[in-house]
Order: sequence, then C-alpha cells, then structure tokens
Amino acid sequence: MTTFVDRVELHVAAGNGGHGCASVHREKFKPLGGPDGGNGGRGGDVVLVVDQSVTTLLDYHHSPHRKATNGKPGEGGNRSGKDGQDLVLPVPDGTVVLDKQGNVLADLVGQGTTYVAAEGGRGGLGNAALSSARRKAPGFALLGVPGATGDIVLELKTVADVALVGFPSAGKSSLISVLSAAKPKIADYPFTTLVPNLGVVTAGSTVYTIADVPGLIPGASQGKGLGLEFLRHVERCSVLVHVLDTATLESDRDPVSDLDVIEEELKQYGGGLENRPRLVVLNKVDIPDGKDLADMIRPDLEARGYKVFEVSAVARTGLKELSYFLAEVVAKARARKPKQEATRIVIRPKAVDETGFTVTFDEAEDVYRVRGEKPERWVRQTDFNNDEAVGYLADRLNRLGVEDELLKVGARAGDGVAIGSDENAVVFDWEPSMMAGAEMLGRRGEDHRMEAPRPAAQRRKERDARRGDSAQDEYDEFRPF
Ligand SMILES: Nc1nc2c(ncn2[C@@H]2O[C@H](COP(=O)(O)OP(=O)(O)OP(=O)(O)O)[C@@H](O)[C@H]2O)c(=O)[nH]1
Ligand SMILES: [Mg+2]
Repeated sequence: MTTFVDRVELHVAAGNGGHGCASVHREKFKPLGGPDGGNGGRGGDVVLVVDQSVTTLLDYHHSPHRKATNGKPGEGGNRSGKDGQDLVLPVPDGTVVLDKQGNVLADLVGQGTTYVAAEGGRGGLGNAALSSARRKAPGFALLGVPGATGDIVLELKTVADVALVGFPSAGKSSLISVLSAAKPKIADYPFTTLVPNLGVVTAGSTVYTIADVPGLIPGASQGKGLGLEFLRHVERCSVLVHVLDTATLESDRDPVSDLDVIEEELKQYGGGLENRPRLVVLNKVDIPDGKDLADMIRPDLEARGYKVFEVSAVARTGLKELSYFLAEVVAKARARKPKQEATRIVIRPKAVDETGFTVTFDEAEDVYRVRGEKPERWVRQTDFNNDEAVGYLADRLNRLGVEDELLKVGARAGDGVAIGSDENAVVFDWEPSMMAGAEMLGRRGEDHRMEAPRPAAQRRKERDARRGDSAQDEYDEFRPF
C-alpha cells in the first residue's frame, strides 16, 4: 500500500543572485579601456505547480528541504552571469499553502496553477552597468541579493466532486469499487479505510470524481475513531452522499439514527459541509432484512427532503441510476461555478510599500529603524569592504529621501540607524552625508558605516553626551560622492 501523506512542512530557499563584477577593460596600448564588469545572474525561484498526475505530498515528506540554484557572478569583458534555474515542485490539485502560523497563503486548484514560494535574489550590477557620466569608472560592483527563504506548510484537500460519508463498514469503499475503477481495501471490520480513496466515474458524457473518507462514529468531532480530520478532503465536494447500512448487526443502530449521528458530526465540523447538498444511499439491500428496512424508512427520509437510492454494492443493483443522478448534480454544480483558470500567484515578502520606506525610532534597540523594500535590498547589495560601494549606497539612500526623513524624525549625527528588520538589520552610526544634512549640521560626514555596531546602552550614552554639547566637532572630513 502506498503511504498517503496529506500534510508536510517544507523549507524552501530560492537561489541567490550572482555578484556583479568590477573589471576594467585591458588592451595593448589602451591601459584603461573603461569598466567592463558584467552583471550577476538572477537566483532561481522555488515554484509550486499543480500537476494532476501527482496525488500525494509523499515526496516532500521524504525530502522537505528544497533549494533553487544560484545565479552565476558576472565576469569581465561584459559577460553576464547565468541565471539560476527555477526549482519547480509539482503538487497535487487542491494543495493549500499555509505559513507556519496556519494562515492560508494560497489555495492551488486547477492544473498548472502556480505559486512562487520563494523568489530568487536579483543579480548584482557589474561596474559597466553602474558607470555614468558622473561615475565613469566605478571601482565596485553590486552584490547579488540572497534568495528568499522560508518555511511553508502544504496541506492536501483532495478535489472530489462527490463525497461518501457514513459509519465504518457501511460499504463506502465497496461502492467506490463498483462505481469506478478504484480498488480500495474492503473488509468486514471497522476502519478498513484509513486514508481517503478517490475514484473516477464516467456516467454518460460526465466524468466526475468520488471520494471515500474513513468511517465516522459518534464523537468523531471529539476525536473518536479516526476523527473528523479527513473531512477536509471532502470540503470541496459538490454533493455529499450518506451511505447507510440497512443490514447492520449492531442492535443499537439503524439507518435513520446513523444518519442523525453523521449529520451532527458534520455540523460540528462545519467548513461549509453542514449545508452542502446531500442525498441518501441505502446500501446492502441484497440482504432481505435490509431491503425490508430500506422500504420501511424510505418515506420517512424522503419526507425529510432527501433523495433516496436503494443499492447493493455486492449485487451491483441500483448503481446506474445513482451514478447518473450524481453526474447530473455534478454537471449542474460545475455550470454554476466560474471556470477556474490556472493562475500564477506570487507572494513577496511584505514591504512597507514597494516604492517607499518608513523611519521610526526603535526604543528597545535605541536605533532609528528604516524599513522598505528598496533600502533593505540596497543594503544587501552593498560590499561594505569597498568605500566606493558604501558611498554609492549612501547616495542611493539619500536620493530616495532616507536622510531627509531621518532628520525630520529627529535623528542626529552619530545616532544609530538600522536598515531592515530586527534579525537581519545592518546597523551603523549615522553621519549625514549630503546637502540636507550638511546645511543643518554645518559639515558633511564620512562613511565609516560598517564599524561593528555598539550595544544600545552605549550608543544611548554617547548620544546623550553629544546632545549635551555641540554635535559638530567630530566630523571634519569631507567626502565627495
Ligand atoms: N451484503 C452486502 N455486503 C456489503 C455490501 N456493501 C458492502 N458490504 C460489506 O460490508 C463490509 C464493509 O464494506 P466496506 O466497503 O469496507 O465498508 P466501508 O464503509 O468502506 O468501511 P470503513 O472503510 O471501515 O469505513 C464488507 O465486508 C463488504 O463486503 C452490500 O451491498 N451487500
Ligand atoms: Mg472503507
């Protein structure tokens, strides 16, 4: 028997962007031929794609760590690095993607539906691309951005049109085995079926799927038996079929009270199943007592509004009528549903706003915290061992208005500034470098940004001391950009 896996935790890592290259063209008699460092390649994405031939998440259970390939670095002679390859992970139709907190990120229904679980990092620009009229021969290149990483949870909610529910041994699996080509395990002891079975039924011109879930017993909603856990596999069905055993040997059971029990459990489960269209199948009417009981309770059930079918999965009677009726119900439900197009869903890490940024004072860390997609990415692209690269970063931040904003919210030279979230921020002492800062503070500062950040308490003390006298004296070096 193949193992059925319907929930896995997956660790995904997109490829890193390749670093840009800083290189100068060399030729005989032309010692400085201009910058010719190529760009780094883009890192590959990790992409989930619905593939209807995949039916379980088993593969991911065995190997839950998945990584796309990195982009290659750029090279001299204007050669760009190759892009990393996307890692395509096929998932079954009806896979739900959740974060670790249980929030639904995407519900993947329909062949070809795609979800980018982790976006590859951008490649860094080489110095050829970075050159401009103002900066003719940059002696630096941008670093590739690390690919996104994260943990996601995949849950399978089988996509079946028809779902069979009922007590253990009511004959659900038997029914699937005679309505479709599926060959589930059938036996006379309860809980033969431990995981959902899916069968494909053709009735006239309609082809539909029918699912059988493990039997339910009173108290399933409290976890009795196999519980209600598997009901999520029938949440998407168009119609529920109560399979009732008319020939049970248990003295305290009869089809009508069985029906009430299952109805109560469905109500407890919720999930929309409580008001799904449903019908009743009275099974095992090949047994004479069963047939008598079925005939007896049938009017009662019809009075309750149920469409009732009497069948025998063993003698194969009443099946054609049932399967054609189900086909009709399914076809109607499909006509009502808007056509599901294959979609591509991309969820990017939450930035404050794609183009903007925010500056707030973080009391706990005693830093001014800059958040935003661009500033955070720019920091990751910067080679802090290269002064020119650091200067370029300062330039970019200033042009975006980060320095102005820092001044506006009250930051002063020497205050701590953190770019990025708490865990992966780059922290440095702020030294206003451009016009706005220069006017207010009288001097321009130097970039010695990548000194090891000092503890918050120390920074706070230093700042208080600075605020006491004049902030001017420490900054005497002018740094042109
Ligand atoms: N006489 C008779 N026996 C049946 C009929 N349908 C199923 N059975 C028997 O009932 C028993 C249980 O059948 P299953 O199909 O395994 O029942 P199930 O509802 O799938 O049970 P679980 O998987 O345990 O929930 C088996 O011994 C079947 O042979 C029927 O129409 N007539
Ligand atoms: Mg079964």
